[in-house]
Amino acid sequence: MNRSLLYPRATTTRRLIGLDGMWRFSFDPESKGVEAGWALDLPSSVSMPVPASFCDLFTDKASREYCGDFWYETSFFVPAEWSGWDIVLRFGSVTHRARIFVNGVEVAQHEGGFLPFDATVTNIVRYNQFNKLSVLANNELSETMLPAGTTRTLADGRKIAAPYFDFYNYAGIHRPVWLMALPKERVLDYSTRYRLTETGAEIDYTVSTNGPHPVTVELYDGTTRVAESSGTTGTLVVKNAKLWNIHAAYLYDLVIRIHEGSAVVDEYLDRIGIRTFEIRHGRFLLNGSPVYLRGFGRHEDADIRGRGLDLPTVKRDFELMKWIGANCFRTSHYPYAEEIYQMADEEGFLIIDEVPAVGFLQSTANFLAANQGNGRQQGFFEKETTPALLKNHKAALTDMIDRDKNHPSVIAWSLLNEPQCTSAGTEEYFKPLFELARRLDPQKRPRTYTVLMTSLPDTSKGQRFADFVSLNRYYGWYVLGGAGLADAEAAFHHEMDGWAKVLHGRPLIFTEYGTDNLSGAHKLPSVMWSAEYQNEYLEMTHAVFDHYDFVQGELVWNFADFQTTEGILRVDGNKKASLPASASPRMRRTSSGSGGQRCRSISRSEKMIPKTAAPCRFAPAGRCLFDMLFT
Ligand code: CKX
Repeated sequence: MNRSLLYPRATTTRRLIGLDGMWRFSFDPESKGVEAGWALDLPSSVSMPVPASFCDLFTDKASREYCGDFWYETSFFVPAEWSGWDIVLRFGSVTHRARIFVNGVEVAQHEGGFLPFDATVTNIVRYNQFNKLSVLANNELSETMLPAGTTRTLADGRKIAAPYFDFYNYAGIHRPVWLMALPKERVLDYSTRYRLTETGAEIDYTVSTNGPHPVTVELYDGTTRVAESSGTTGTLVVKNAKLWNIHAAYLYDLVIRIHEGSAVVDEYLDRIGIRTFEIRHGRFLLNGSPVYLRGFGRHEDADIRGRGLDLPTVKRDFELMKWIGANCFRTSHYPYAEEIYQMADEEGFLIIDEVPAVGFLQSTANFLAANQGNGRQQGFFEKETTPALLKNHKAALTDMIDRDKNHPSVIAWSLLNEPQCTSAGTEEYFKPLFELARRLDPQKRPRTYTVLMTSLPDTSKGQRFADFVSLNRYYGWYVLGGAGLADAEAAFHHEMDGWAKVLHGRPLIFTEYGTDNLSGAHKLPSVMWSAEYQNEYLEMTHAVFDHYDFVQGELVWNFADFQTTEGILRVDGNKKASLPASASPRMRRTSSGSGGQRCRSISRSEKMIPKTAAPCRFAPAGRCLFDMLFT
């Protein structure tokens, strides 16, 4: 079996052709395309860019909200000189499920909208000719998939996605598509694990191939070879190793080769960073030194392209995160494009990598009111659908760890977001997932899941599995908001005192906190949705964090405003990054009074709406836009 999630790379033995560009596209609401031969010829198609979500490109609502089957089509040329190689198509992601056809022949099926898959098409392609590539995709939601939701049918027969999660159900070919020519005998995977020594570092590696020939592994610092070894497992000894660190990333080039006599059968190149990450005595240790996590929960979400990879947006986001002094983000609520992890590797950011296990709640406003709070008895993990969900969950977790395990930026795995985790089935559901993550990860990174605000220290049955506890908390927004902020603070302390009793030396971080904000709204005294209220909320929340030594990180929700399903709780999306450009007096006082600790980022929504910004307390002094403008 030649399964491999290695990132596509051109080397002396591998060839790549990118297939991104303008494809053809057609909706298939009656799911008749396969029988009608659409895999050979797509009727009534329109042009459609890849990668991108299709949704926001249309101007009519039916197209934007379309739910069901849809087709993409393009053609690709296979050079004659590729004959004798394995020809493989590689999709970074198709949301949520895909069937792939080449010249009308089905070559692959895949479920799961946020991870890569490939299709070997060696025996199907025509050399020195154009070949037709068709993708039948589907964006329906169900309770057995990740992320979870349901699909309703409107009176006129149209299907509509009903997510159990608070982000828009963007769909399409979201990440790059590659045509690859690979040697028949090749590297399928590799992994590394690091030990720091008195003289440098040791890298234990494992390489898997699909053939019998010997393997060598070399490590280069620029053009200088600094370590080498042979065999499919071994150790690279690096003297005076330069360690990968926050905002000071140092990457080495890893070169893996398969040899047959004097010939190189395959060569795979990657960039790795030498670093250790562990939890000890209630602290996160990066290369042995404590690190407090500061940053954001995020989304892959931008105007027009939706969830499609857009490198300028990726670049801009990293610049904003650096500017504000962040060191960490969570890939809420799904694994992001591989190019984002590469950027984090290069820029020295820490990532909590999250599998798309979100929406695992039994309520109608699922992301808000878990059945813990609404009196319903049945949990999400005691349903007929649970075994199928767990199977899909394990598959997605396996692929995420396989794909991301070699990134120095990835420091932890988040196995679920805000699951219903107070009912009896929780432990049976959680245990195999946490065990799987530990088994699959060669670096044994810490595992966590984010705890919904209705799951408390004494009722949350999942927390004992986590290596560190991650709380999503909104005291003063969803709970006791407005004039009750003092009560919110007291309730927050009460809960934190409860966590203190069950942590047993584990660190706790906040993976979400924040308020929505109406851009331009100011009020003295504050009201909810105003900039002033957001500042008061943040001051109160940060004071609670600072009271507890076991709090070791804060990731504010959210890095940027993002699109959600429309509804009475959302004004054209979730606006927790928004703060009007004219900051409040309180923010000004806080900024200068605390050495520039409060600051704000410019929301990416600025492209469509006036510039907005999120207050943040970790910008280095002197880098606060507010200070520059108003003091
Ligand atoms: N947490 C009540 C999950 C995120 C949402 C966030 C919010 C919730 C809060 C849970 O996906 O966007 O409502 O802002």
